[in-house]
Amino acid sequence: MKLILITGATSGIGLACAKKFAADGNNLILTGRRVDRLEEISTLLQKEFAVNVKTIQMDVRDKETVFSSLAALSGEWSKIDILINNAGLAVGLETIQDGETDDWERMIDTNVKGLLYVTRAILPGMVKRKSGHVINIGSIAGKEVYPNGNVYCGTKFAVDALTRAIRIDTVQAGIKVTQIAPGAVETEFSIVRFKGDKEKADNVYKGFEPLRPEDVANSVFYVTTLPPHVNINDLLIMPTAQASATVLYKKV
Ligand code: NDP
Ligand code: 8X3
Repeated sequence: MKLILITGATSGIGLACAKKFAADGNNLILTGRRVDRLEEISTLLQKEFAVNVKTIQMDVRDKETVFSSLAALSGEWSKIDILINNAGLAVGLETIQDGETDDWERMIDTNVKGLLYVTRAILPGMVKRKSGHVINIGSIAGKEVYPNGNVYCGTKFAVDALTRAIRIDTVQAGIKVTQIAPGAVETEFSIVRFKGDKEKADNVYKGFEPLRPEDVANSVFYVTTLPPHVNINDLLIMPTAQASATVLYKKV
């Protein structure tokens, strides 16, 4: 039985990871901003899988709250075996010249600075114990730049670079570090990107079979099942109908 901390566990990939690890009998620390969802998910998982779940309402952009909430974890709750840095978002899909600077700041603060704050808070314990696994949810957007993806792509390229940097900095402590980089996954991602425009969001996934959050959670789970001497550094997972960031075979 392990202890897994998941950021952004209220929806999509993070929620699917919570279910997958709970079904395997692991204890969880689930974080996100929407406290009602955190409570509902926690109750459900504890009841269904008889695991212990702690929830932390936390905006990963809020440095003080991230450090104080995670420093307050004590006893067995402080010994995190696996950190899944999943909280993230795209906001807007415009050219740089038309982009909203507020959107850029939300993406950079969440996807890059938020991931750094959480990692900085958790990693020293792992290094001290010489044990742990950091899993960052990157993206195909961190491998290829696509039209209007600019700042979101920039943040995911940063996740790609930071994953490699964390791997180098912690190799002597025997820490595992993995990036899971998915292509299109149907979650609340596009609703957030298009600021609540559900029709636009639904169109993204029309005409092909996107990944489901569970597909990504299965990959995340897989990389944690390997022997101590094996680390997956980077795993790019795509819908079969998607060959690259921009090559998507749609039937309609
Ligand atoms: P969802 O919108 O379904 O889930 C995003 C999660 O992130 C929610 O639980 C949300 O929780 C949390 N979150 C967002 N902002 C913050 C914040 N400031 N503080 C804390 N939590 C936050 O999208 P996905 O599941 O698709 O996204 C998860 C990750 O996967 C992201 O990093 C995304 O970039 C990445 N990704 C997604 C792909 C896709 O096609 N869907 C493909 C490749 C990568 P709450 O709102 O409660 O805070
Ligand atoms: C999410 C996938 O292609 O919309 O990271 O950037 S994409």
